[in-house]
Amino acid sequence: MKSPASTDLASPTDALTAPLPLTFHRLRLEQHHAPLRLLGGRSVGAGAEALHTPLLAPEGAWLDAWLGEGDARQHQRGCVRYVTDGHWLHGCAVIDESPLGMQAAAQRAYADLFAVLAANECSQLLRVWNYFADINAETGGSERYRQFNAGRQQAFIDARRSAFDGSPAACALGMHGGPLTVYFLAGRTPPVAIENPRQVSAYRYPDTYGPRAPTFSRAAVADIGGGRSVLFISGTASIVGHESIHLGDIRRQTEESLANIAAVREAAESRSGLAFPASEMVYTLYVRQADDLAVVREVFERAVGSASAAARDAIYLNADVCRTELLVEIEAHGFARHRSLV
Ligand code: 3EB
Repeated sequence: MKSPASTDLASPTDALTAPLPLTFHRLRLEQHHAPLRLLGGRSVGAGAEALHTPLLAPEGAWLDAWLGEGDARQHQRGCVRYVTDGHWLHGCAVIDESPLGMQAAAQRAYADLFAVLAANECSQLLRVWNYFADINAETGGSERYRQFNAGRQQAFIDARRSAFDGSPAACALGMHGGPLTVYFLAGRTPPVAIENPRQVSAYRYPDTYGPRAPTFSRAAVADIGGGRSVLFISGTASIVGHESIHLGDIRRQTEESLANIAAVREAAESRSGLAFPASEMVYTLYVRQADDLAVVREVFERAVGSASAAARDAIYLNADVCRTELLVEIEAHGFARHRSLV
């Protein structure tokens, strides 16, 4: 029998065959322990690779691990390190933005990311996670998040990728230090982009939020092999229409973020015909002020059920959200099994 690892990736029929499954585990990182068949992932808490921002809860060090089943190889191209098994690709662009400035650094990071995708069979972005320091700081008369948006959108246009409808699910958070770091997950077929009926699409925000709009969709659904699909819900905040609401009120901002997540989850369910229960999703909650942890946690646990897998597995990070008035941002992903065809 032909083993999965021996699949000839260059074969013309390969793209037509079902992919080997992609799986996910949120793992407590023990020292010197990386899971088998790790493609990559984001780590928080202790460790040289961890995001440069405090982990508020739970204690320890954690890895959001994306695992393949094929023969995975590590590669480097420009500022991107990536691992692919030919079915899935996880990468990370890391670039010190200080010599370039944020706009040029973002454009470079995304240009390198798209060069990786163009050179691989896994050319379709499923999800992007953007992290950089001082997101709300102004340099040269504009906010670093707005500079980032300009560089990111230009790179999408340069690579002839849609910078509007169909752009990938994403998040963008301010860390307390470290270089611009962009994690990404890609597959062989494009996901279905989902928008939130309660919100203006971010790529259509008016220019009061910056000359170039943020390039992301509110959510994406993708087949991940093995008869399962994933729903990625982008970073979600207390925004209705395009306006931030409940200024200064962490409780209501958390409730509104969860109402937005519920709306986008429902949109994804009706579009895909699949069920992604809120209580089984994997959440990361970004809290601007560490003091707000208790309120955010209380509201979140009431929404998903305090005894749920979601409450048990949630990660709370101290991070800055991309508008100064936003105090909390929540992202999530979850899985659904396809209905049997027999
Ligand atoms: C928002 O809805 C909040 O720039 O990639 C959320 C998710 C936000 C992704 C991004 C920004 C991004 O506009 C901020």
